Amino acid sequence: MTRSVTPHCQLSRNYSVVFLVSISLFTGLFFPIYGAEKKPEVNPSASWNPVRSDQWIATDDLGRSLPTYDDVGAVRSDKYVACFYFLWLGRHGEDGPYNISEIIDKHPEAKDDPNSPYWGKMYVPHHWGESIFGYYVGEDESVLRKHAQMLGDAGIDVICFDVTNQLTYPESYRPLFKVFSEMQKAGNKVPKVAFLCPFWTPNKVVRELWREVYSQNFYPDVWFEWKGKPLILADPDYLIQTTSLNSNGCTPVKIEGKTVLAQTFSVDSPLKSIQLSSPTWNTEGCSVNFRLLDQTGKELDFRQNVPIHDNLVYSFKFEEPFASGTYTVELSKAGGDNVGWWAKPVEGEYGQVADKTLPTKGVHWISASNNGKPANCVFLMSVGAHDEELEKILNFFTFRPSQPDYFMGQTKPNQWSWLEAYPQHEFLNDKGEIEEMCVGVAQNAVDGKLSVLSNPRAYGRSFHNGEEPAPEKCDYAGRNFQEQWDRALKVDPEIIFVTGWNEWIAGRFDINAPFHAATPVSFVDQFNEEFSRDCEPMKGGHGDNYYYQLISNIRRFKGVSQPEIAKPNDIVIDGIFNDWIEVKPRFYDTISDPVHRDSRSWGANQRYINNTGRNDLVEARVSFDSKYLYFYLRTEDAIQGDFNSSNWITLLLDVDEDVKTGANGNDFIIYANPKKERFELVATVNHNGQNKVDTSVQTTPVEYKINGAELEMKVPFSVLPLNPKKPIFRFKWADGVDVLGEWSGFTTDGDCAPNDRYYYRYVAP
Ligand SMILES: [Ca+2]
Ligand SMILES: [Ca+2]
Ligand SMILES: [Ca+2]
Repeated sequence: MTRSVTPHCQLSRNYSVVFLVSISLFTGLFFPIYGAEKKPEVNPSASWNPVRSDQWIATDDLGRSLPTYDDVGAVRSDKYVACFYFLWLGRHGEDGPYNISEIIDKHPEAKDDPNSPYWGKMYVPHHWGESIFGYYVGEDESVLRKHAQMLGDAGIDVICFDVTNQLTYPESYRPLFKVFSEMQKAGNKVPKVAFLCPFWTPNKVVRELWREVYSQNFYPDVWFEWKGKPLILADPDYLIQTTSLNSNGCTPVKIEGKTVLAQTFSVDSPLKSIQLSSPTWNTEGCSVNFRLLDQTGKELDFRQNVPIHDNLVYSFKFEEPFASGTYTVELSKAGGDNVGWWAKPVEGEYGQVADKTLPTKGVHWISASNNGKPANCVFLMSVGAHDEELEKILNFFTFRPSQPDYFMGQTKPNQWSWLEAYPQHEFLNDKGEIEEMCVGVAQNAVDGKLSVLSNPRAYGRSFHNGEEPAPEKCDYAGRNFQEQWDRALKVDPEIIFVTGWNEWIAGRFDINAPFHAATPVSFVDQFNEEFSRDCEPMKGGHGDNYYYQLISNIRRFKGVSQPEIAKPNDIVIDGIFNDWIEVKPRFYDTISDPVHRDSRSWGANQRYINNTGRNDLVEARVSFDSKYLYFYLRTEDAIQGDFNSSNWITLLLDVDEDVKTGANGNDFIIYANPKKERFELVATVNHNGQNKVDTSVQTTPVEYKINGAELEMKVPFSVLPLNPKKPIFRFKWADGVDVLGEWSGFTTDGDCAPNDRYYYRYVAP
């Protein structure tokens, strides 16, 4: 093997073999409190963001239109959406790219043949498909800018970075922080950021992020705050551990009858907490009594009937730390048939070798006993002794531990889920409120167990009603995603966590992959178009369907702003724009979003260069009188280009509000004709899959004026199938976009207002 496997099992997040999961005390506060519900005031005009993207309309390739204010009502400002986001593209080697969907389409036999020459080396990342932005790498600033815009338009409040693999990817997050901060400073609202840390061993990652991001005040304007502090998805109970509570090399000691197991130790610094782990031999309903004694045998702390789950770690925190010194922890059985304590055998004289048996900084193991008799073991525990940095970290963040399991549900207060099988559990905070739920596009689960997405029985994009349909019945309507959204919308938590946006890759394993129902060629977290869980639009295939499905559901969850009632004014096409001041509504577009791209691709096979960005479109207005429709456009800087410029400023009109008619749904375009050096209105059609100008409809020259960063033009009603008394239509401006090309050009090129597949909708008063 030429490439070493990193210790965290490269490119696979999920372990089927889970030794320890933290669980702490379930307090009475952990259960829901009903009543005392506070309803925020409803302001129908309040929007998610300054561009009011919640009012934009779009119909996707499957004919699904985004819900509007009439469908979902006003914005609920106390609802949030998080999205799982990946910094790892290009950070785990760049062989290939190997596109699994393409390999299997061309060579179906490769699916079962680990020796097929079409696969990359073992453990090397393979792509499930290709993004609309190509095989990009994490530092591609043009892609990061599009992500900021697209996720912001969608209503995502926070993107949570996957740093569960012990790496923090500074080469990716640094440019991302910079781009997101620039976008914000320009006047846009874009998602904030948080990190999702390793589930069981967050220490390295949390301290690294503390040292390199948070304590350095690195772009604090992009940090997401939750409950008043920056959010970090990490388990504080694991941060305070002084010893790894891995039960490898340990023996379970059963607590029989009224037996008491005891461990005596001394600690060099103040004692703040104890964590320990108990096996229950898969028995439910077990509980223990926990007692902490000082050197004289005086009881310092007693917890009765603490519920225990098999092999999970539980943590006892002391309100006031006890001074450095010698202490004893006693454990006895409170309820259930089987409960024990993991013990590490001490081979030899206790005082000599116990510290070496379970080396723990600042802690000395003095003796252990089983029902009063000396025991030649160290009972597995960790002694919470804090250092200064840890104190700062614990005070700085709002912690939300992640539940890695897809089926178990919540095992401690304040825990969040990131991906679960349907029906997803509710996750409560320590006030007993339903705080969080997750929604996933697909799940690497088989037979109710964590598995690999390469197994054809895994829960793919089409999974629903407890079943993955036969391949011929799979479609890209997002049935799995929708089933999960419907459940989350019904429960209506405070925040919904969506998995995910842009994972794209998975390492290759074989039948020996340590997962249930591994396949001869195994990919764990991503596989192909059906068995993958990204919402970022793909090249070909299902395109941007999942992006609009995401937006549609976020609108149902968060509500949208009410469109302002239109107000026309008398307009003269004279290059003086004060006649537009009273016109309503004002339609906005993202500032600083024209495409300027120059980045290496994955594997540096090519450079992605795109200089189609030219004018930054920022605002549009519409007015009308009995004879004319008037259009106004404002750009961020003085309008650049002329009639000979490629794909100069174009106005797109969808007058019948039917995406199936016209070119890309646009029945007419007003474009810059370089031959005649004028703007012209032409009809467009899609004929046999080709977008083109409909030459059977007469061309109409359009009167216009440009002055500085503003443009106005008028079109006679006589050439448009609109009601001049009450025109209602969809429209959009574009610059640097081949509007008769593929729909994807509206996302990858130039600037359009509004962005991507979206339209503004004008409704005359
Ligand atoms: Ca004017
Ligand atoms: Ca713009
Ligand atoms: Ca735009």
